[in-house]
Amino acid sequence: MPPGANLAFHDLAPDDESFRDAVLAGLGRRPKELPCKLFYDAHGSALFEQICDAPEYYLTRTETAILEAYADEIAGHIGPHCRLIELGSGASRKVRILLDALDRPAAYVPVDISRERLREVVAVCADYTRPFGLPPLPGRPGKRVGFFPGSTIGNFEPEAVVQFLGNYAKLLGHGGEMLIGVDLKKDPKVLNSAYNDAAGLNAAFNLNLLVRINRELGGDVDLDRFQHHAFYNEAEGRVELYIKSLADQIVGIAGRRFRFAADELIHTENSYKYAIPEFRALAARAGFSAVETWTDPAELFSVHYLRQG
Ligand code: AVI
Repeated sequence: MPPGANLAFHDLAPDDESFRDAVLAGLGRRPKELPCKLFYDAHGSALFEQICDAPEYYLTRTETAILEAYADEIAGHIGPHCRLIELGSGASRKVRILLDALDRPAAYVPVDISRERLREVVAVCADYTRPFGLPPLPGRPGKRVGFFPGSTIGNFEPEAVVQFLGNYAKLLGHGGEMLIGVDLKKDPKVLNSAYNDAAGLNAAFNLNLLVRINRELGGDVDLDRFQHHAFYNEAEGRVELYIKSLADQIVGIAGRRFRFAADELIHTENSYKYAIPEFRALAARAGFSAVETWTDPAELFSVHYLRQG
């Protein structure tokens, strides 16, 4: 941070459902499922960073290229003295592109992890998928602008997108605007290889859930008897991730026994892909209208700038 700049930290994190409760509940359902938020222990987060660099996983580098190409235009929409509020930060390279282009941003508010540079950094620890309030923000009162890159929005069900954007609108307040990265619909071959990379990073990321279960819940899962399974479901417009049982087997987890039939699937994630008008329609239901949408030349990925009203 520059001299004279400040860092403040606010912990608004709720007591979370434990990993154990989430796993036992999810494996008790029919069909079995495990929520994708469980992917992100330290090892899962490191694997996700590696996925972002995989040649088949075009999302991260394409979004970064769009932000680089249009940074000045985006900064023009945002204007001076903004307070930039990033939900689920962690992609420091992307926000840095934006911060470098912005005209005297007043505050950077990463919700979930601390960050450097700027007049003021107000780090907030919160579960941003639920409503929460921001602490008073310092600096000259410029626009509040939300930044939600990475197509993380694609991991929400469409109804949850509307809910989330509605909460975000309240958080930003009247006149608040947002910049959001959204993966586009495209040739299923491109999507299938993005989620089934040759180096096996997506597989390791998905199956890390079983590694966590063995380590944290005293599980006896034989990793050789499960497999990563991911494909683009064109009718639903989403990539679906599953862990597939390769045998009829009984597994012990946290003192309980779970039966898996051969070929039985545990659903672990959906990653929705939206054509530009589809995403705009969802945003409109949360009270946002599109100011501008940028894409890369191959139209793999989109970055939407939205305003309320
Ligand atoms: C975090 N999120 C946007 C990733 C995605 O592409 O949906 C998570 C992921 N799942 C498998 N690979 C990456």
